[in-house]
Amino acid sequence: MQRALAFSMPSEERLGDGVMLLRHFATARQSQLIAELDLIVSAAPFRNMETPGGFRMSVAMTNCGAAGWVTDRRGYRYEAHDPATGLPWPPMPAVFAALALEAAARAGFDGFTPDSCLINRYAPGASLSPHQDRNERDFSQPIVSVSLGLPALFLFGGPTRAERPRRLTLEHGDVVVWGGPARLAFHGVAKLADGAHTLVGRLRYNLTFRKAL
Ligand SMILES: O=C(O)CCC(=O)C(=O)O
Repeated sequence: MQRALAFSMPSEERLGDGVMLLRHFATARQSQLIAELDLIVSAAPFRNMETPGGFRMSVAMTNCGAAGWVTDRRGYRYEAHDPATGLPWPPMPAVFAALALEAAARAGFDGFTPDSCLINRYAPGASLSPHQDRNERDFSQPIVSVSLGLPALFLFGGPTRAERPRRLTLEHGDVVVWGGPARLAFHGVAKLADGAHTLVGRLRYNLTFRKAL
């Protein structure tokens, strides 16, 4: 019992210059986060987008905030409107923005005010190949990445594909922040293993906060 409690205590690990892993940082707000997520998804449903090369992504995505990340045959970009509904993306809930602001500050990035939250949904077998987040205008702002649900193997590399990535198991409530010299680090997610999470079932969600505009 004591051991289980110790595992869910928040803790911080600096993984490198500009990179911080905040274990269980989001856990205390899990109910609010999931309730807001459900509301967002009822207005802007998950969809499996197409890459510019014509591949269907295994990760289902939606967005909230002033700008939403999209991909289709025309390329990767941010859009103010959801292409599926023609409506603006749902606004960013206050609990999302506060979590991102606080997590970024813990990592040394004060005053982070994201205008975009990309929401990724992984079913067992879904993965995200290594990539850089570079569709944002201002690389001085960090990325804040929140994990909910099933654990995932996160691959966090360097500024080129040549660096061997670190392999981190991210669990429910964990938050990774990267910015400054690490802002353009390659990162990806290995195929999600099957399992069952008490709150979200056979799924993993990831909230990725960015300053896009
Ligand atoms: O799901 C994750 O942990 C990472 C998501 C990601 O890399 C992205 O949305 O760019």
